[in-house]
Amino acid sequence: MKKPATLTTPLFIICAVLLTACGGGANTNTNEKTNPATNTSTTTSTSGPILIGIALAQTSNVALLGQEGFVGAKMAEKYFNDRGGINGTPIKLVMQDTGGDEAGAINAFQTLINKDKVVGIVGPTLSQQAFSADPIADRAKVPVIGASNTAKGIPEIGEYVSRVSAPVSVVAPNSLKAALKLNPKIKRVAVFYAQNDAFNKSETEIFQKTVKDQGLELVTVQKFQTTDTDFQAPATNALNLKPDLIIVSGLAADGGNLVRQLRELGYKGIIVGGNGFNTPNIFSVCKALCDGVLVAQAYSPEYPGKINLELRKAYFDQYKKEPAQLTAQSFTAVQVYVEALKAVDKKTKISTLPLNQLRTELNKQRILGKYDTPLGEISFTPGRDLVQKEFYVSQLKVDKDGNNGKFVSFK
Ligand code: 1QQ
Repeated sequence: MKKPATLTTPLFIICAVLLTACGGGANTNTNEKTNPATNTSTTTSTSGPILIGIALAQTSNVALLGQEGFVGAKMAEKYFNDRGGINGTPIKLVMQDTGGDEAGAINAFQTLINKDKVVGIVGPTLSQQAFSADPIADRAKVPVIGASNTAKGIPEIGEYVSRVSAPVSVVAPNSLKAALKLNPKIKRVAVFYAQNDAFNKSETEIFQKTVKDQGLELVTVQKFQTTDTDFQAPATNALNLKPDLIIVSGLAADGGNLVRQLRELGYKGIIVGGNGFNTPNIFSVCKALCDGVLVAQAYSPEYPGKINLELRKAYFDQYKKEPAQLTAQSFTAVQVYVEALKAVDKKTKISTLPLNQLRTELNKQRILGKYDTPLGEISFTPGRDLVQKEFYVSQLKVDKDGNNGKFVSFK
């Protein structure tokens, strides 16, 4: 039997590439101000920099997705502090690694809320983590902005929960339509999804509905786990049914390995990947066999808005490539906090507000604004979900070296 393909880029390499992103390990808290012995009350007024919590996956396989979010938040911290912060007061990110599971996300949230005393949180990386961690912030009345939570039901977790990541319902159908443009003869569709992950369950429902709405035949639905590395059985089952399109809802590591094994088994048709494929780190998993995969996106580096051009330049200067969707979304989440905090400060000086009141005011304010972001102009529904105008589809193009690649916009 063939040896299953596994994740081929160890995380320390990703850390080395993204230098600043990995910090000193699990807790890269940069808040030197808090002294729990003297500052345990949330009723004390805030002084010094405004602390924004970042709870993303820095370790585990989910770091393939979380690292880029962290880079985006860091870029926003510099960008907005260079422009005066919150009417003269700088912001400071406090980073807590969530790892890839629910327990890690809960821990990170509790630390940010109770020890670090942040005004609001960006994160966690996965919807699966959000459904466990967000209720904790909601009960503590601490605002959360999901920068990469796309499952159905995220803003409904509670009145302190919102997101800048458009839901799967509006993003996912675009890639299937692009596949039909690429090959109008598609008839037989096989769908795969990771059944132990909330986002993937949510996304596959949308994909399966779109398949039927387009009058295509759903020939099989194959389930797997995000922890799987060997996909020979489900892949063979599906390929025996001769699909001419395969749609995969998985995370980067498992989804990338599944694509690789489908190609190794001889599948030549189009593959659509879901939002879990939305990271250039996927190239380290499926390498040349990622080539051609279609992925819908909520961000395009080509968006011509001024703030996007500035992000693109700053990112390019540092990393010599285009920012990824998750980078732009995390940047946007920090931007929403910054602009909403400025608006709160205009009404009442935030340095005079007790932390609990500042959190509540920030929560009310952030969904009232319109924001000109790298994702385009965004606003929020009264139910705190994102209103975003533009969506895109990209095709993965692997470089000649076979190890890296680009997301090339599909028109
Ligand atoms: C979610 C997602 C992930 C793929 C984000 C990285 O969309 O968990 O909601």
